Amino acid sequence: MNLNNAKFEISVMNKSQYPKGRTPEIVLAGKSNVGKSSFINSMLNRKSLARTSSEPGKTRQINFYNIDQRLYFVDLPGYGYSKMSKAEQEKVADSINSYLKNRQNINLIILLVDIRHKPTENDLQMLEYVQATGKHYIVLANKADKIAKTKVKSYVNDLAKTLKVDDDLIFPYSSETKEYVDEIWDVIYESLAND
Ligand SMILES: Nc1nc2c(ncn2[C@@H]2O[C@H](COP(=O)(O)OP(=O)(O)OP(=O)(O)O)[C@@H](O)[C@H]2O)c(=O)[nH]1
Ligand SMILES: [Mg+2]
Repeated sequence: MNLNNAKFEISVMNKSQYPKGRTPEIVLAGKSNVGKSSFINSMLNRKSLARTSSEPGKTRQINFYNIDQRLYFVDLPGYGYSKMSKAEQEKVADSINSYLKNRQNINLIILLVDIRHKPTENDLQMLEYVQATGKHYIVLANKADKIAKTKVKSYVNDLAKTLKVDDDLIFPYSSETKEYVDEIWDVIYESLAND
């Protein structure tokens, strides 16, 4: 797969607009500002393929990034952004849930949480939705650059306990240092091979 051949394809609100065909999709889910868009850029070694912002609520639609016609990164809007109107939050939640529930192309769901913070109610709710899909998923403990290296493992273990998931499913990550990029590509390649 040529990772340099990556481009933004389409931004959608509802399912009539999802890309046609059966290209596998790697989905990025997580609360607003946790680093979903930055994840895409760091994995592809690009600065601004996916638009990021220090202000939460940057991504409001479902964005599809086409990687060499072999897979899509699907950047979901962030949830739990309190400044969004209630009506807009509901619209966003509906479009996320409808995508997760109905989309056959989903190959792997990557749920991002902040390695430093206790997961929120919204994170736990999203984990339930993810598990309910029955698809292969991992939890990415993002912003690992913000804690001491020697503590990464114990933070990951704590997260596993709080989320009640096997610690094999939790991977530290940092878009800033990119040191875990290869591990996550391995997970993605494996999920594609098992399809
Ligand atoms: N230190 C550090 N900062 C990060 C990391 N990943 C993302 N950030 C920063 O976190 C902020 C939010 O990143 P985004 O990638 O825009 O987050 P998002 O999850 O796409 O946010 P929404 O589009 O609002 O849902 C930006 O200021 C990023 O630079 C990381 O691994 N380490
Ligand atoms: Mg975003």
